[in-house]
Amino acid sequence: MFKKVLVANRGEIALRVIRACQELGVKTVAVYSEADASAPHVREADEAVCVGPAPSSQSYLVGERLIEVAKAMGAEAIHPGYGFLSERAWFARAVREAGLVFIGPPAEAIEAMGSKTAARQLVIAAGVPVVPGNAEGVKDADEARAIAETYGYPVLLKAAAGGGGKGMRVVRTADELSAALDSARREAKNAFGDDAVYLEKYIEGPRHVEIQVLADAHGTVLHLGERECSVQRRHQKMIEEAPSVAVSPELRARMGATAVAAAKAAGYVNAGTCEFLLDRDGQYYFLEMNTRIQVEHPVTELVMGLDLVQWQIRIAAGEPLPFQQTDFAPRGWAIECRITSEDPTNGFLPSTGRIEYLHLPSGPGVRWDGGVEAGSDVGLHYDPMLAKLIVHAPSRSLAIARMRRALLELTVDGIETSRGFHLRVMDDPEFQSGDISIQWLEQRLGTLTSPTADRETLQLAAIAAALVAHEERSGGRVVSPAPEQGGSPASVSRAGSGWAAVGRREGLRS
Ligand code: MV4
Repeated sequence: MFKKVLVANRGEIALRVIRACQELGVKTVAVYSEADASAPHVREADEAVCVGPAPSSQSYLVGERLIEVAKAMGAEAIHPGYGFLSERAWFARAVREAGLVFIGPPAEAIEAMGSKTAARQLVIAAGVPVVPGNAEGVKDADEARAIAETYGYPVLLKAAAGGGGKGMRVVRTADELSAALDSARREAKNAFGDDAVYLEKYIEGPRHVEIQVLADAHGTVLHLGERECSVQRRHQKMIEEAPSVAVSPELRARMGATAVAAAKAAGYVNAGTCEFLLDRDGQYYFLEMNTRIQVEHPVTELVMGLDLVQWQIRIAAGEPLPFQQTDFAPRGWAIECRITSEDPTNGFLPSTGRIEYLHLPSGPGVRWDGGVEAGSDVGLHYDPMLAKLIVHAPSRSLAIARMRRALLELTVDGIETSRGFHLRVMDDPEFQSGDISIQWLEQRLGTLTSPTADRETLQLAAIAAALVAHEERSGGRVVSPAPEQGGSPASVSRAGSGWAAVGRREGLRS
């Protein structure tokens, strides 16, 4: 096992890796930018080194500097977390060539899965189902039309050089094709500097279901079931859960075996995730493989009962996995809500400022993976995700109730967050039914984020708070139930103010 690991990341995932190392008895070196000098991950690590000014391009992304710091501090390995350099093959290779261990897949596996078209060829050869499509770019509108005829409409135009939805165009009839192709090329050129566009059969209203894979360096490749990630906004996941209401044990075994085959074809080692589209009649199609630990890994950890980050570190240190596939069947239900510094009542615009007060939920089945505290300054340099709130319960409906309770306990004062949005989703009958697809949130966004609901809520809270404050001053009871009805002065004084007391009790806080 390593004696010391450098954690090449920031925020909640840096703290997550540091905690995993601490439990393994491994010392940690944190890196931080000048803007993160007082961040929790810096304080929790055994040692910490400033690697540059706030912009990521001058700090967290300067791979050569991170490698130099690792060597200078005597770290034997580097954990990249997610984002930043976690899926840069050149970085994984440079770490290895510096005589250090990259805690993740081999550089070759990152390369194999890094190019969407190369990945597609690789998995097709392994018998993995992919969406019908021509992986090479289409030459012109005539060729596109001919290919579209073979698949039947609707078809989807996609940028060969990138993912995340940029350059994607749904084409429903032949006469739309030419204009759609031109605009897809323009967007692809702007986004990726490469206007190559290819064409696939469009899968209507699918779910985004991904399979966690875990492989050691001795040939064991296992899957750890699925995660339902269909609640997305502009290709940004907002809520994830495990397992998925749409995946039976039989389908889980089939999708899992498919993901294992894809991983084996790539010579994969360590933790990785295969993303699929799952359509309404149970057909699934490989989209891409993410060669990193993912933000949403906790929901898998909770239903499968293991620490994925610790197993990443053990695998990188050469340990064999002591499991067999039949060890893994999901137990209970887990849901994750991404708590972001965005204002859902204002188009999810970023919210910046100082976190003046932070009250974290706790109690049975509640987990907070967060990288902020009261006093943290939230700016625009980094991703707006501050933390993940994850719950685990025996069933999906109990997990939804638990998530609602935890969100009501959560208080973040000083900046706007996505908390209110998540509360509305938990209360939404369609979400509660589980009948959602990747299109659900965009269709529902209008009602889930209406500012009027917030205004009414706040007006109600203001009136109630004024009454509670009056009650406190006059010693009379206006709104708090009498002790014999379960009320108590503590419930008012606990919150420290009328607003919070009433808001918390009535679930009115915005
Ligand atoms: C698709 C698709 C439907 N049919 N491909 C979005 C970005 C990239 N991950 C692939 N994506 C999609 N590819 C075919 N043939 C629908 C999407 C898609 C999507 C996929 C997963 C999660 C969210 C999504 C949101 C919009 C579109």
